[in-house]
Amino acid sequence: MDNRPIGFLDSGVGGLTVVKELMRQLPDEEVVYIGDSRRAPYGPRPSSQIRQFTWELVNFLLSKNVKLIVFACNTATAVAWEEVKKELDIPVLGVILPGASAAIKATNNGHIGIIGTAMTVKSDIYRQKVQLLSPDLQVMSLACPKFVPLVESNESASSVAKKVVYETLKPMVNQVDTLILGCTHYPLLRPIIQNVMGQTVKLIDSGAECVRDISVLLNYFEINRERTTLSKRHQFFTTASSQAFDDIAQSWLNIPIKSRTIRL
Ligand code: I24
Ligand code: DGL
Repeated sequence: MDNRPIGFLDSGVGGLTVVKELMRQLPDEEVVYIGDSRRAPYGPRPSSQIRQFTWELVNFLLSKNVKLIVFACNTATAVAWEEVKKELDIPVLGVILPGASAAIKATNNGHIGIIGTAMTVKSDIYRQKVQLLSPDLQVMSLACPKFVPLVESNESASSVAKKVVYETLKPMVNQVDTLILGCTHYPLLRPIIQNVMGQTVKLIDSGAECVRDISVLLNYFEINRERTTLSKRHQFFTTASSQAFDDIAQSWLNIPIKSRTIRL
């Protein structure tokens, strides 16, 4: 047993989609979350910056005595996960490998699609991971730079979203039987994406797959948190306004949140 919290990092608030999955699948675990909203979004940034920012988030989490670190951001995982994982002596999980391996299991016709931010798609990391495990699979990737701004302007269910998602995903329709949602924000667009791609296409939520791997890892190393009568104390940190963070986090997670603003 290990009662230390699990550390989550993200470019902003999108990683809360992964935290919500954690709270559903592993409700006894405690969370320390750091979101770099002051410098978000990471997707359009050069990789040198993303690497540097990600290290700052990692070092912050290490100072909070976490038992494991989860990269709850596809873009940070694409750029810095391999490097960080090599340097640390606690386990470091990203969202990309779990998403890639779930897609391999899900596909019937061997044609997998992946959508994400400009940097995630540019890195080509999902294709590399899929083809490392299954060289014969075909991977089609597509950057969707309009999707994050859509979600962040509260348009996830609007007719504008339907139009933008339809126009963006057109080249993928009928080309794949499995589509990886390779960005934290995309689960919010899931109903529209499903509609555009067709009901038979299997959508893979990388964040949810990552939490399944967290569960396996906690069991393997026997580092689950013991169920105590003491209440859990999740900790949330942001590099921007704590009020703005709390508003989004509370409405998304349905629990009271008091985050703190930190300077990195
Ligand atoms: N969703 C996200 N980011 C935002 C947003 C949103 N504004 C409305 N909604 N803003 O990400 C980013 C910039 N902010 C962040 C906080 O600090 C200041 C700057 C997706 C979040 C997924 C959990 C829409 C919205 C919401 C509540 C819950 C979910 C959601 F308002 F998508
Ligand atoms: N969290 C990022 C991701 O999953 C999306 C938002 C951003 O570009 O920072 O790729």
